[in-house]
This record gives sequence, structure tokens and C-alpha cells, in this order.
Amino acid sequence: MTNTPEVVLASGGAPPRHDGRAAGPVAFKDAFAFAFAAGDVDAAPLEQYDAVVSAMPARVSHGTKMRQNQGYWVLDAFARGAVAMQRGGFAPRAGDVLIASLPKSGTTWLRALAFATMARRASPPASPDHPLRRLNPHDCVPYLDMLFAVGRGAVVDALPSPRLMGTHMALSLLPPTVVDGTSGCKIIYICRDQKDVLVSMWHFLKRNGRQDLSLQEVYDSFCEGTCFQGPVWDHILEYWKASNEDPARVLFLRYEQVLQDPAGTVRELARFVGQPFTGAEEDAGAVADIVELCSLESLRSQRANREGAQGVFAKFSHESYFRKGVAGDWMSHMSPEMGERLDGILRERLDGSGLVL
Ligand code: PAP
Repeated sequence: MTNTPEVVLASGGAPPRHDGRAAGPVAFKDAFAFAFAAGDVDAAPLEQYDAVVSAMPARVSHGTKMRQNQGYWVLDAFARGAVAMQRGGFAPRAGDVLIASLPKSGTTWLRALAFATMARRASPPASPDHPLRRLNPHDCVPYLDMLFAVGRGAVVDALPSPRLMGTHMALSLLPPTVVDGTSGCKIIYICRDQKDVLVSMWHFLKRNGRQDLSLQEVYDSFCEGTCFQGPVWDHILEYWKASNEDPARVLFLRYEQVLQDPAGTVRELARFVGQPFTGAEEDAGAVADIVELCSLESLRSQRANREGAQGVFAKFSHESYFRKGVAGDWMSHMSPEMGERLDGILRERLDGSGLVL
């Protein structure tokens, strides 16, 4: 990176501040109104990681080349960036909040909820010009894995604290100071019933050009541990253990619990990031406003989420991130026997951890 841009909001001026401190994370796309392909930010060279990546085992899953990095299957196109990110490319700071998840576990929802919660002083959730009413949640919260994959991870260095960022990487693939907690970076992890996750993934890939993909193929990859970012049990277990060891550093959420009690989750998020709701905010309905702003219906109805696409190596339509948003949809697609088999594999893998999926 030779040319890291100054942060200038799309509206002009510097990021908003509150009480002398930054008021919350800045919507990423507002801060960096550039396309990944644009030449205004130089890409860092990634060739230095070619030898490391080519030594990783490779396979093709759902038509996509994957690499096994420290036991986890990552997209080949993301592998060099993953190594760069882990080996000093990403500089975590105290006050950072990282949203981590396996894909299709509630990432988009959690990014929206956390962003709306942390940025609520600068951007009141009921305001008509809230960033989430004009931007996709993934445009508000930078996706580190993709930024590093295109050599532009260092743009997050220019973001003011507190930063809110997202990753699908396993904990052990993050920089050592995130893994051991010494950076002061907090992590919010969300996990979901893996049967619903795989059905959601199947629909998502079919809606984005893989109409031929069978559910069985996706199912098999989950059971074998070869799906994107898998084995899923190791991914989940690493964050689960870290959360048990230090719950003030790693918050472990379940998609199903968020569905049951979104307001309770928003309060928990606020406490976790050190911004609990005041009595005045509670009285003014700030929690309910955040829940409403981030509801599936509300997000789905925004123009930014009905149109357009994102992704660098492949394009994923924004609308495909918003489907049913329920628990138990797997039953419409899988036999009870298929469900029981995957549950059995997970029970065995998670045995002794105290975690039941
Ligand atoms: P990602 O990891 O690729 O970003 P992610 O957001 O985790 O995807 O997964 C999308 C799922 O979250 C979809 O689930 P489904 O296929 O079972 O329906 C999507 O509907 C759901 N989802 C997205 N936004 C919300 C929301 N606001 N509330 C509840 N569920 C949501």
C-alpha cells in the first residue's frame, strides 16, 4: 500500500465525533467511496505469499478452488490475503470490534445490528438518512478477508477508532495479538444451526449462478468438513472456547437467540462494546428503533439491498443476502435422517465442550 487515502466522508468533512471521541464506526463506503477496481488506492503486492499458498493442499468445492490453510478450507482467491492479514497486514487496535462468523450464520444481520448500535450517537437509528437506509450492511462494515484478498487491507488503517470490521476467518487464522487478546480487539461471533446454514448457502449459491448445484453436494461438504471455512466444528469451537475463557473479549451469539430476542441482543451488544443504553435512550425507544432498522423486512426493502451486487472475484446480488430469515427451514429441504446424521457428527466433534448446536 503506497497510497492510503485520507478518510473523507461522502457527505464531506471528517468523521463525526461525540464528547471529544469518535462517535462510532464510520460507514465504510462513506469513508472510502472507491471501487475495488479503481486505481486510487494502490494494491499491496501479494506475490510474496505465493510460495506459502502453493504449498497448501488444494481441492475444488462447489466448482471453486479452495486451499487448506492451517486446517481450514479458504477460497484459493482469498488465500494470499489471508496470509497477509495474519502476518502483520492487519494491525488490530484496542477498541476494535471484529464480527466473526461462518458464512450464512447471520453475518449481515449482526453487522447491521452492531453498526447501528455502535454508531447510534452520530446516526440515530430512526433518522431517515441513516447509512443502513442507503447502504448494504456489508458496505457499512468492511469485510477484511476480501479487502486483503485484493491487496487493499491497509485501507482499514486509515479508519478512525472505534473500528467495526468483519471476517469469516477462523480465530487461529487471525493475527496472533487478536488470538491471544493482547491487542484489545473485541470479537463478536455468531453461530447458527448448521442444517439451516447449509440450506441457506445452497440457496445463496443457486441464486448467484450455480443453479445446477445439488443440496446433497453442499450437505456432503459440511459433513466432511470441506465446505468454505470448514471444518465448521473447529471454526465454532475455537470462538466458543475463547468466549468461555474471556467473555468480556469474545461474545458468542446464536442466530436463533437473536431471532427470539433481538432487543435483548442489541442491549447485550451495547454492553459488550462498552456503550450500554442509558435510561434516556431506553425511554426514547432507541433499542426498538435499532431492531426495526435491522429487521429482515426493513433491510430487504431498502433500495441498496434490492439492487446491485458485491464481491470481487464473483458477484453476489445484494438481494440474495435476504431470504427467509427463520430457524428450521432445513426441514423443507432435508430428510430427518440427513439432519440427524449432521447433528450426530457435530455432537461427536463438540463433545465435552459444553456447546450443543
Ligand atoms: P454472509 O455470511 O454471506 O454475509 P449471512 O448474512 O450470514 O450471509 O446469511 C444470510 C442469512 O441471514 C439468510 O438466511 P436464510 O437463507 O436462511 O433465509 C438471510 O435470510 C438471513 N438474514 C439476513 N438478514 C437478516 C435479518 N435482518 N434478520 C434475520 N435474518 C437475516
